[in-house]
Amino acid sequence: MPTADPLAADLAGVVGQQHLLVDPDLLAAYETDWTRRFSGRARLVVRPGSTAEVAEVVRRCARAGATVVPQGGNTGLVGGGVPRGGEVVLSLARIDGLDEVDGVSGQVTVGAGATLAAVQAHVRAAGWTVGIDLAARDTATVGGMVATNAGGLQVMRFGTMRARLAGLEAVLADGSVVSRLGGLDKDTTGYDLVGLLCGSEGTLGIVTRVRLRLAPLVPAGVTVLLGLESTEAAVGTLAELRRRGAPLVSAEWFQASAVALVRGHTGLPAPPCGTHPDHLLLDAADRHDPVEAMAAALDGLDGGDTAAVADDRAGREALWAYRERITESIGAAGIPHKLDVALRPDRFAAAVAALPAVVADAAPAARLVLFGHLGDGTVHVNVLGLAPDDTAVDEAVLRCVVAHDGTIGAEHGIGVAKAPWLHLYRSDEELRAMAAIKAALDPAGMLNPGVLLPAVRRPPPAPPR
Ligand code: FAD
Ligand code: 2HG
Ligand code: ZN
Repeated sequence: MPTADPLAADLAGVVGQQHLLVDPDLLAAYETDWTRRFSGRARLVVRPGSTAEVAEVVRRCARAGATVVPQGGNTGLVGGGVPRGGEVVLSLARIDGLDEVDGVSGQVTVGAGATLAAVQAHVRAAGWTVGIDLAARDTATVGGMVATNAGGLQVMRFGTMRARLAGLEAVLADGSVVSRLGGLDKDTTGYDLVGLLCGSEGTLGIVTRVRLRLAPLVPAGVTVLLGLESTEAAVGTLAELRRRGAPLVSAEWFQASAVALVRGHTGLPAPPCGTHPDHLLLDAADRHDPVEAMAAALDGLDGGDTAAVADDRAGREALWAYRERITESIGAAGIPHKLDVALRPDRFAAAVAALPAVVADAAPAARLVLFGHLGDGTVHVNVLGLAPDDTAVDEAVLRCVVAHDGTIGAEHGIGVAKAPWLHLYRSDEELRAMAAIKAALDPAGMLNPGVLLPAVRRPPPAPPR
């Protein structure tokens, strides 16, 4: 579509007309986030096909004073990957190449726009796992997962995205390229740019390629669903399983309210362990069949007598459905406020117990759904029945979590959703240091303004003579 925007013509010269979108019907998919809570108009969408094209696009946007929102799969849940009003959306979707798996180092380099599912299938064929998994795997991109330091279902064994990162390549706000793809396990040569960019939510640079650490695939797995009478029992059972050395990969927790929502949306029958106030879904994997090891580890524990166990693919997927389909079931019930927080094991149950009253005080008619990754302390607080811009519950929940020594951001990032409350968890000194890093790497505030830190617009630095 012809456009009067000179920037569109300029960028089309870099990426080709077919990768430059200005038609409002085509922009729509890039303008609203997965939750439908956050949306804004894009000036245009540009889809570069290489690191060099990203760098040239960024340089030309900077010259035109156009701010840029990097976007991967647009599965983010804190409004950080969609425009707030008039930004250029830079989609990484075309940079999705997969290099051959390096079986000697156990690493692989992939394009930032590759989906997690594509990378998982690629490395699985060579006998490896990326050690990271989440329900948005078919759409979420590796670049987005680096930008948010994504967590997911296997953090208790493999860590978050930061732990899986062996290196990356990124374009900075001035269009320069930093490339740390060497994959060395040791490197003490100064500031860790890879670690810094991980979790920076597109505010410091645009990730174009990623080098991932892999782990050997283990052949045998088992899934166990437990019914428990309280959150304390879930925490206690997991602590004892860890103490007994159970070969756990995942320990997911959800309450009866989540089961009711999933059953209402999907038509699933009651869970085979029966419906209980709390549930613990465990995945174990090992070189040798872990069924007996799990049975021994569960012996005599709370919930052990209700256990539903599956070690075949269909049976395991059927148990996982009660957990994996929670997010879609919430979305079908309305536009949620999503607050992903994390707590230490010794504070987890007390915080969870406090949340219903906190939410009811701020919004008596709201519906609260609680679930999360107990293995790493994440609670996904979902609240339905609120206007998208009514933030009283958000603030009350985040204050409650901080009062229980937890973090206001576990794995989805801060985005725009939680930016007003970052000060609850990060000190003035830390916020000043973060602002100084932003000012050093992006002095004109071109990358993802308003995400994570308050937006700043400074005049671009004078060009070198
Ligand atoms: P986007 O949504 O496109 O962007 C997210 C952020 O990263 C934005 O700030 C964006 O500007 C920035 N960004 C994107 N790509 C780049 C890049 N190449 N360079 C620089 N910045 C970039 N998250 C978890 O952590 N654990 C889960 O278990 C989990 N489960 C989910 C389940 C469902 C059903 C859904 C819908 C989401 C889930 N998420 C989960 C959230 C989401 O999938 C992650 O945050 C994921 O990392 C986002 O990837 P994306 O490619 O979709 O990024
Ligand atoms: C999950 O763990 C995701 O399924 C999404 O992080 C959480 O829907 C949510 O709040
Ligand atoms: Zn999660």
